[in-house]
Amino acid sequence: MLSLVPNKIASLVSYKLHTRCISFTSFNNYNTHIPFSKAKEGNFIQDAPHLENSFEGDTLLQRNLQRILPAEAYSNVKDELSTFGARVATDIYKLGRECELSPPYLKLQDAWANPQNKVVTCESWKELKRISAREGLIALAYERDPKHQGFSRLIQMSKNYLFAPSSGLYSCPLAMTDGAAKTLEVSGLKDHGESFKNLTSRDPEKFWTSGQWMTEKRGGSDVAGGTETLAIQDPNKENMYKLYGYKFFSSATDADIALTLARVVDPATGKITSGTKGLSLFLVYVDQPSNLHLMRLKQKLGTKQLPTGELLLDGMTAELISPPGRGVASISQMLNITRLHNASASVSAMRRIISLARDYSNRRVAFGKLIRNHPLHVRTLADMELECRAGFSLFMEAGRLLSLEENGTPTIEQQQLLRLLLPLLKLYTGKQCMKVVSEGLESFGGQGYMEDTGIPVILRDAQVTPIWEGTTNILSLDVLRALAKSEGQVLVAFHQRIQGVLDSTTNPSLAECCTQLEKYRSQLISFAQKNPDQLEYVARDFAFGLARTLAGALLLEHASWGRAVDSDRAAAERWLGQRDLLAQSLVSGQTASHSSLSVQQLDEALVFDGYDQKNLLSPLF
Ligand code: UCC
Repeated sequence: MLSLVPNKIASLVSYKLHTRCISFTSFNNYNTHIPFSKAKEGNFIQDAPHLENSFEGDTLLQRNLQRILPAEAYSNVKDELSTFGARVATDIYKLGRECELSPPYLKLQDAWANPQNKVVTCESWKELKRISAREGLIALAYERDPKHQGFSRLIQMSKNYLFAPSSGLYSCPLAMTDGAAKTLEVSGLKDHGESFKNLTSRDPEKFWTSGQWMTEKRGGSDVAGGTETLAIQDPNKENMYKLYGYKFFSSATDADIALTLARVVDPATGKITSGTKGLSLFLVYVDQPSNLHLMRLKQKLGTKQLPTGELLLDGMTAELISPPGRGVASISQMLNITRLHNASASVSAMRRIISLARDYSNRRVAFGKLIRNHPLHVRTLADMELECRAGFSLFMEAGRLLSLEENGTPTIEQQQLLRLLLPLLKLYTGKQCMKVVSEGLESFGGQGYMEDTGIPVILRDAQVTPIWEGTTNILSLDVLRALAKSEGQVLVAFHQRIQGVLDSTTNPSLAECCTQLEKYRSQLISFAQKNPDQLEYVARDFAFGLARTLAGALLLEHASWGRAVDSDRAAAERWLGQRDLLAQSLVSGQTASHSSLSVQQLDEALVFDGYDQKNLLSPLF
């Protein structure tokens, strides 16, 4: 073995010489033929990457829909998706780009000091609202058209997934609109007032969007600890209240309605109940200029297209729409849908950057050949593709399970799996999309960093996906909440779903994948059984392990489908065979410390080494 090493080094050296030689020769030619009498810009113009029809270019989406949907349902929707995929690459993309370039602003008064108190959005933003209505981006899920044969939700999510990366973040108001419609539907309020009807309308004149006002100054993760908004009952109107409070992050403040949490003040005692039990859910109509003050729009790293604002609720009229004290449980219906849209944004951002990067690899020449002909470059893109496919498989599974739930036909086990999957999906895809999009920027070299290419915005917008709608740690804890509340049944559902895949994988060439999948499943479950007291500490590793293992099962299921192609099999084999899907903490119990200090004490030592209050000189501003 050792004797091979010098040869390897020798071949590396000759490779280096070879590449240097190419550069030197080309420089030399240039020098020889063109005199340096005058500076020149040169004739070379690099072709820009092109957007493709996002449905036609996404054969993975097509094959997944073909596999999951009944054949007739697929043939009923494929033309609609293809036509929409073309729009996403053309007129919708232009509108979305315009939203990035003409961000919203707050107009508090006119030139003559007349109060205005309104958010001004560009014409393209408004047009995207009309398109969303006409294309049924919300309606599709609630009409439950028989031609979808029970899979309206999966079809709606597929269409939103196509829309998201060109939508100029109009996907955000749509996420909240969808979440509000779902909450009203589940709460039996479909026919109550006009909200549900308008949120799910295809008529641009009637279509409403909803906001989700959860976060207050004390924070948006610990909602029970952070919500100070008070609700004072109107003695003359049942279920009607006045709200007083300050909402610190409200996305898309141009919405027509919003769902928000507040604490009801007991009219007899004037007291409130603290904690989760004191929170109730309210519906407000946003157009109340005397009682809703737009304090400011946020200055954000990305999502600049979105009017995210701070709102002062000063006696806003609101309707109680949950049982008193059931606000968190009720708004979690909304959260689960917005988390699904968050995953749609994450996975489709990965798909968009890969689509652009692969086209660019076919246009860009370096070291004498197209970069698609450099195996190292294609290998890097293949790694990105693999990560995208894993997230996408979880997204499709969530769409499938939610379709079954909304169709009224899920088993208890499928419901349990969906409860576990939604936080896993959101946390995993949010995190991975940052990694993949960042890698994607690199594949354009310096151009990936240049604002006027339209590429950096993908990264800036991607950074919000692990943060809003529950950060990675908060969602990891939500996985444990689901585990505890179901008394472990969500893990049973996880186990059984994987078993189903193992039982139906009969192709001998995928046998090794089955072995690996079984190993990961058993390591995860045995860790949870043997170390319940460590689960909180390793919640993130545990959630990532569950997400990756389930993604492995889904990739394998897809690979063993009769019409799978080479790339489907390669994805399953690489995911399950060439990666460590579980963190060491889960495999070899590295939460145990080998020193006299506990692992938590060692974490503290690592983090706070050198931290001293007396060195703190000035706050960030
Ligand atoms: O609002 C934001 C920005 C809006 C922009 C949205 C656009 C996104 C679109 C993207 C597309 C481009 S950001 C807000 C961010 N904040 C959050 O996401 C909240 C994060 N925190 C949590 O999720 C926490 O885990 C809480 C708030 C749910 C925990 O609160 P508590 O008080 O500890 O809650 P409990 O006691 O654990 O749960 C109360 C009830 C329980 O039911 P019961 O009472 O029947 O036992 C829970 O089982 O709520 C139930 N519950 C759930 N049920 C809690 N979470 C869920 C869930 N996810 N699914 C089902």
